[in-house]
Amino acid sequence: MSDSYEFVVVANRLPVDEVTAEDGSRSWARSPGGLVSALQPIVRRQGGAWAGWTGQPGDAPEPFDTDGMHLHPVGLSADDVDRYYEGQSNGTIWPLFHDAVEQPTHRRPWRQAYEAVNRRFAEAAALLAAPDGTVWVHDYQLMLVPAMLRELRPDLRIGFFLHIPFPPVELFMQLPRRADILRGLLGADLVGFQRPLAAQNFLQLTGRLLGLDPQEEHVVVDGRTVTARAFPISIDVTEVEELAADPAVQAEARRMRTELGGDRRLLLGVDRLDYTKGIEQRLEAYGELLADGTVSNDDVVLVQVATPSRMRVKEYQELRARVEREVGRINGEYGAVGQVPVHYLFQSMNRAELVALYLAADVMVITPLRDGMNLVAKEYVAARHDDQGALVLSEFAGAAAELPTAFLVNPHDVEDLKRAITDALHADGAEQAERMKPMRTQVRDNDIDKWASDFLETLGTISEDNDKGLGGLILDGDDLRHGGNR
Ligand code: GDG
Repeated sequence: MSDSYEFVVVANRLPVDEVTAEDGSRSWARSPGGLVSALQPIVRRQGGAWAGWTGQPGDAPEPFDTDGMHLHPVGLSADDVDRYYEGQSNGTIWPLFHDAVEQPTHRRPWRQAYEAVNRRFAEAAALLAAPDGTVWVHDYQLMLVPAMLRELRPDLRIGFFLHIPFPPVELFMQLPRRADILRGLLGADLVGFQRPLAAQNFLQLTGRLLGLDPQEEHVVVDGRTVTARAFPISIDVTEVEELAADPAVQAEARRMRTELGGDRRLLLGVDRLDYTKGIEQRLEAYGELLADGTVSNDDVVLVQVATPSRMRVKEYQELRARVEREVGRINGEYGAVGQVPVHYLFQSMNRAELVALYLAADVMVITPLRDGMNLVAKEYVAARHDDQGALVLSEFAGAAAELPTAFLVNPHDVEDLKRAITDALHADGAEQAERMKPMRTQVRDNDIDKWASDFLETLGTISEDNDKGLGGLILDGDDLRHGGNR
């Protein structure tokens, strides 16, 4: 019998990527992305296990230990990658759950692969978890896992967290086999969302589609009470603050500013290259500001980091082409020899470079059409220990609810975008500080440790209420809040 773990995370991806050095040797390195930034420190601290995919198609490598975590790879064939990951997860569920800003595609083989792969993840978790242990399942790729896991291991306490928005009832109703998704999620004791409205949408649907009787934030199913509640995710504030205080990072920020033209105000965008992030709308607004002379290439520059993402999916290739065409157009029309209005970086950056950019930026422009939370907004705020800089933030990012003193904007409205960017550029030092201070307090008081401890404490409490007893719980709120690596 293999070792078992009191605390198991189940997520589509393991928190590492395999990298091949020039001499051909292979090793694992931490991978980018919201979920990984959020969870890796917690599992490491707990000495727990993590089940997920390596990111490479083919047979799963043997389980291994790294960074104080036991990593258990789940294998995906090339077909699984096509159908479960790029198909059902990123071609159907992702767009539908983001207000269908791109048309979702519905395919039966994708749904079948989604179910088969979810079962594989549930089996991995069932193997890893200690008796009465805790399993925390993450995100839209694995919404069937909680019910499958409960069937295999009724002793477990199971939490689920959805990192992306949960759609309004009318949109969810479009999903083929929609009731299966609800039943899958209801296998958990606690279903966490980014925003209260998402939890309400979910509960309402259990009434409408399954004939259950949701009350406030609970619904009883098969004699068990399932709780649905918002737990807005956050960031590792300490990590960002330490980088922002690092003299080498500060020097890099100064170097970047000088290189970009010392006197020019710096606008910054940092996103995975995704159609939900509103990159095209941002470029359109910026292009119009240059066209109508509100800003000029002499006094403003936009740095847009677009981290490559899901590049095998057609919609992402098309988005990349459109974004790059627009960047080319703007630079062609408004640039000069040796000085362009948009610096576009289609690449992944390291954390120190990202924080240097946050420090250098006068205005951070975050304009998603829909976003579960948006961690970049919180990272920017955490980095600005000088209380300077301005945040333009979409009302459609979950983060907007917690950062109301940002320059809030409707990214569907290009005039409003232009207004918000202009206001942010014009804010003087006193206004910047007045807006930044409450946001910094909010983010520092609600960091990733608090998010995790809130979720896990709630899971512990409601499981007790469900008459399960505490089992061998290793998850202690104080431990999480004041964890070892701070
Ligand atoms: C999903 C939801 C929710 C970005 N580029 C690089 C890089 N990043 C890091 C950022 C940030 C993270 O990736 C991105 O997080 P976001 O929250 O902005 O966006 P998603 O990837 O869409 O995340 C989102 C999140 O899950 C958590 O629940 O907030 O709504 O869509 O931490 O800094 N990191 C590195 N290089 C890059 O080039 N190292």
